[in-house]
Amino acid sequence: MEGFDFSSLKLISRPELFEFEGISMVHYFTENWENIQKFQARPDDILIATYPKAGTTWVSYILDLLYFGNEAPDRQTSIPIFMRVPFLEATFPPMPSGVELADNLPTKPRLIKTHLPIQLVPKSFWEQNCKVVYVARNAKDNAVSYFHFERMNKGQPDPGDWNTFLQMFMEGKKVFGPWYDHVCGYWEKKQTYSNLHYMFFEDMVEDPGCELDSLCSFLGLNTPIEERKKITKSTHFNNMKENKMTNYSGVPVMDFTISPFMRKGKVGDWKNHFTVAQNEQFDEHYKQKMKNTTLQFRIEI
Ligand code: PPS
Repeated sequence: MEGFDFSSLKLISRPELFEFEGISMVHYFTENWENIQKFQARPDDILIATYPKAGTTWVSYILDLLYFGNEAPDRQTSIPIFMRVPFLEATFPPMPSGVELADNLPTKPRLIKTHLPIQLVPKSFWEQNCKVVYVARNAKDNAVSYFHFERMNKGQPDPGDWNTFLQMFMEGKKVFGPWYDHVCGYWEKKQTYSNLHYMFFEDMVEDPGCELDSLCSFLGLNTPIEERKKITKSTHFNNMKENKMTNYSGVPVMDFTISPFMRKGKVGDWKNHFTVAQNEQFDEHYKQKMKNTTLQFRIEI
């Protein structure tokens, strides 16, 4: 797969948003729906689940290094992270679909990425009692990151200006649906499904070593301390931004002159985007949407 010519993706045009299975979606994630729902998970598969822009690539790379960092040096230098950790629901012809990539992964375990909300995750993951690593990011920074991603990525609908984007985000009219339901859905699942590890982007920024340790305990890995230190270093924002295998360079649907994929990696960048009025409106709306959950986020560290 590493030899795949991504230049064919240049032809991709911005998709329209439509309602699908109760959430907003674009055709790139629904076209292969039957095969996605029928996907056969294996008991040792690890599902990396996130709302878009919550730290998927970061945790994918951490897991990849934990399991395969020492095994195959070529893997780290020649296969982009999105090929090592297939995006299950993605279909960007003529590239192989996420399902095809996942079906053909030679690794054990298979690391698989999804942005699907909990109710749409293929049921075999639950039947096989697969481990699930969920990463959540506070709504304000998540929205800012998503806005810049839509600006630079032709595979996403046009975001319009910041205010337009923010209103749509609050209404849940973004690809993969409302942030609120997404983060709460997995939080509720965790209460009854013990194989779900719920992480926060803010904790990863604040203390990556500690987050790596708890991830290792969840996965049952006794990776040596020296190795953990190396992983923490390699997965630091600056190193991932420089690393061609993790920074999405060379993916032609993304225009890095508009915004890089590895943009800032910070907690609190929302303060550079929200006006006082937007912030008040957002907080009021947030209180309503999140009034029935125990889930708490930090918007600064
Ligand atoms: S995607 O497209 O949904 O898979 O994007 P995702 O990887 O979930 O999110 C991208 C944002 O995560 C930031 N990021 C990091 N921050 C800190 N440290 C590390 N190592 C790291 N890796 C990725 C990335 O910069 C995006 O956030 P913003 O705020 O836009 O910079």
